[in-house]
Amino acid sequence: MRRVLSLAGWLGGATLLGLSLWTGEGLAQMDGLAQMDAPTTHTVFITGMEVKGATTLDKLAPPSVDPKDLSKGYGFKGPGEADKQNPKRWEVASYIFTPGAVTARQGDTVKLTVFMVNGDRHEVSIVDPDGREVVSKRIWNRGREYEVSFVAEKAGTYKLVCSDHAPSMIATFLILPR
Ligand SMILES: [Cu+2]
Repeated sequence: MRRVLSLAGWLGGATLLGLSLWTGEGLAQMDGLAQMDAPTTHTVFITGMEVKGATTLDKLAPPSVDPKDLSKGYGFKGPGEADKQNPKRWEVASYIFTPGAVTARQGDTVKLTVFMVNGDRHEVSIVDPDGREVVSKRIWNRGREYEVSFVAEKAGTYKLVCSDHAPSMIATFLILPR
């Protein structure tokens, strides 16, 4: 009985939906969907910064692999080097772009306003899913704000990369197919 009722309810809903598509309301909804589907411009504020962490030998031994061997974007200062006054202290750091991931749709324009907080110099570019530059290599310096944009013609992952701090100083733009 419950099943029959829910089927009747579903049929009723489907009929209403069908009817509404032929009314002004339905057309307005379709217009709304078409607008949602039209390419748009995303304005994204990104900050280039450095995150830091520290501890002491009595709490945790330093890593067996030097983080600097993993990425040019990682920093490491071992015991004795980090702080002469406190020889037990050791520090790690990492350059990042934040937000580090943005989603848009194929055909959209992605407009970035990037402010560099940490690091005097960063050599950056933006590459498309095939590795082709859509924003050519340039230097970004601390304390400056930069504006760049690209049209995401391909679906896939575009990347804002800093070659001075590769491979970890990166922001990804996931472009969904339209
Ligand atoms: Cu960098």
